[in-house]
Amino acid sequence: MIADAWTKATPPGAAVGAGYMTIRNEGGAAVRLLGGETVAAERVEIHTMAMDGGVMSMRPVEGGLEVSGGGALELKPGGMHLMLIGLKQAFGEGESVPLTLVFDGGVRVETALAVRAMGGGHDH
Ligand SMILES: [Cu+2]
Repeated sequence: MIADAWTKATPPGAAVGAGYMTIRNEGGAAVRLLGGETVAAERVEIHTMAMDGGVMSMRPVEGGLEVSGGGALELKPGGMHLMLIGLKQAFGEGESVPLTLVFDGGVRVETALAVRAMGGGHDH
Protein backbone atom coordinates (compact mmCIF):
# COMPACT_ATOMS: atom_id res chain seq x y z
CA MET A 1 0.00 0.00 0.00
CA ILE A 2 1.36 3.36 -1.08
CA ALA A 3 0.52 6.61 0.70
CA ASP A 4 1.29 10.23 -0.03
CA ALA A 5 3.30 9.71 -3.23
CA TRP A 6 4.62 12.98 -4.60
CA THR A 7 7.35 14.68 -6.55
CA LYS A 8 8.50 18.22 -7.04
CA ALA A 9 7.81 20.38 -10.07
CA THR A 10 10.90 20.61 -12.29
CA PRO A 11 12.23 23.49 -14.36
CA PRO A 12 12.12 23.03 -18.15
CA GLY A 13 15.00 20.88 -19.35
CA ALA A 14 15.62 19.21 -15.98
CA ALA A 15 17.20 15.78 -16.38
CA VAL A 16 16.16 14.26 -13.07
CA GLY A 17 13.34 14.34 -10.55
CA ALA A 18 12.81 12.66 -7.20
CA GLY A 19 9.92 10.55 -5.96
CA TYR A 20 8.75 10.43 -2.36
CA MET A 21 6.14 8.29 -0.63
CA THR A 22 5.38 6.02 2.28
CA ILE A 23 5.21 2.31 1.47
CA ARG A 24 3.30 0.23 4.00
CA ASN A 25 3.61 -3.51 3.99
CA GLU A 26 0.32 -4.84 5.29
CA GLY A 27 1.34 -8.47 4.81
CA GLY A 28 3.13 -10.57 7.38
CA ALA A 29 6.20 -11.27 5.28
CA ALA A 30 8.97 -8.84 4.36
CA VAL A 31 9.01 -7.52 0.81
CA ARG A 32 11.82 -5.88 -1.08
CA LEU A 33 11.44 -2.80 -3.24
CA LEU A 34 13.66 -3.34 -6.26
CA GLY A 35 12.92 -0.20 -8.25
CA GLY A 36 10.33 1.37 -10.45
CA GLU A 37 9.24 2.20 -13.95
CA THR A 38 7.58 5.25 -15.38
CA VAL A 39 6.68 6.49 -18.82
CA ALA A 40 7.92 9.91 -17.68
CA ALA A 41 11.62 9.00 -17.39
CA GLU A 42 14.15 6.64 -18.88
CA ARG A 43 14.79 4.86 -15.62
CA VAL A 44 14.11 4.89 -11.90
CA GLU A 45 16.75 4.27 -9.24
CA ILE A 46 16.50 3.96 -5.47
CA HIS A 47 18.83 6.46 -3.80
CA THR A 48 19.99 6.99 -0.28
CA MET A 49 21.70 10.01 1.21
CA ALA A 50 25.04 9.55 2.94
CA MET A 51 27.70 11.77 4.41
CA ASP A 52 30.77 11.62 2.24
CA GLY A 53 33.75 13.66 3.47
CA GLY A 54 31.42 16.08 5.24
CA VAL A 55 29.21 16.54 2.20
CA MET A 56 25.76 15.02 1.89
CA SER A 57 25.60 13.04 -1.32
CA MET A 58 23.30 10.56 -2.97
CA ARG A 59 24.14 7.06 -3.95
CA PRO A 60 22.14 4.28 -5.54
CA VAL A 61 20.97 1.51 -3.22
CA GLU A 62 22.22 -1.90 -4.32
CA GLY A 63 19.82 -4.80 -4.00
CA GLY A 64 16.74 -2.80 -3.14
CA LEU A 65 15.11 -1.84 0.15
CA GLU A 66 13.38 -4.25 2.49
CA VAL A 67 10.02 -3.40 4.03
CA SER A 68 9.41 -5.68 6.99
CA GLY A 69 6.08 -7.43 7.49
CA GLY A 70 3.68 -4.91 9.02
CA GLY A 71 6.33 -2.21 8.60
CA ALA A 72 6.66 0.93 6.55
CA LEU A 73 9.33 2.56 4.46
CA GLU A 74 9.40 6.31 4.16
CA LEU A 75 10.95 7.91 1.10
CA LYS A 76 11.37 11.62 1.79
CA PRO A 77 13.48 14.68 1.02
CA GLY A 78 16.89 14.39 2.66
CA GLY A 79 16.53 10.63 3.02
CA MET A 80 15.89 7.67 0.80
CA HIS A 81 14.07 8.52 -2.39
CA LEU A 82 13.36 7.35 -5.90
CA MET A 83 15.36 9.11 -8.57
CA LEU A 84 13.69 9.53 -11.94
CA ILE A 85 16.51 9.82 -14.45
CA GLY A 86 16.22 11.06 -18.01
CA LEU A 87 12.96 12.99 -17.71
CA LYS A 88 11.00 13.10 -20.93
CA GLN A 89 9.28 16.35 -19.99
CA ALA A 90 9.17 18.81 -17.12
CA PHE A 91 6.79 18.10 -14.25
CA GLY A 92 4.28 20.90 -13.79
CA GLU A 93 2.65 21.63 -10.45
CA GLY A 94 -0.70 19.89 -10.15
CA GLU A 95 0.15 17.17 -12.64
CA SER A 96 0.32 13.51 -11.80
CA VAL A 97 3.19 11.25 -12.85
CA PRO A 98 2.30 7.55 -13.21
CA LEU A 99 4.78 5.22 -11.56
CA THR A 100 4.98 1.46 -11.18
CA LEU A 101 6.86 0.15 -8.16
CA VAL A 102 8.56 -3.20 -8.67
CA PHE A 103 8.97 -5.55 -5.72
CA ASP A 104 10.61 -8.95 -5.47
CA GLY A 105 8.58 -11.91 -6.54
CA GLY A 106 7.39 -10.01 -9.60
CA VAL A 107 4.94 -7.87 -7.62
CA ARG A 108 4.13 -4.59 -9.33
CA VAL A 109 2.19 -1.79 -7.71
CA GLU A 110 0.78 1.10 -9.70
CA THR A 111 0.79 4.53 -8.14
CA ALA A 112 1.10 8.14 -9.21
CA LEU A 113 3.26 10.98 -7.96
CA ALA A 114 1.38 14.20 -7.30
CA VAL A 115 3.50 17.12 -8.52
CA ARG A 116 3.99 19.79 -5.84
CA ALA A 117 5.45 23.25 -6.20
CA MET A 118 9.21 23.71 -6.54
CA GLY A 119 11.45 24.92 -3.75
CA GLY A 120 12.98 23.61 -0.54
CA GLY A 121 14.10 20.14 0.36
CA HIS A 122 15.95 17.91 -2.01
CA ASP A 123 17.70 19.73 -4.83
CA HIS A 124 19.46 18.42 -7.90
CU1 LIG B 1 18.73 11.00 -5.84
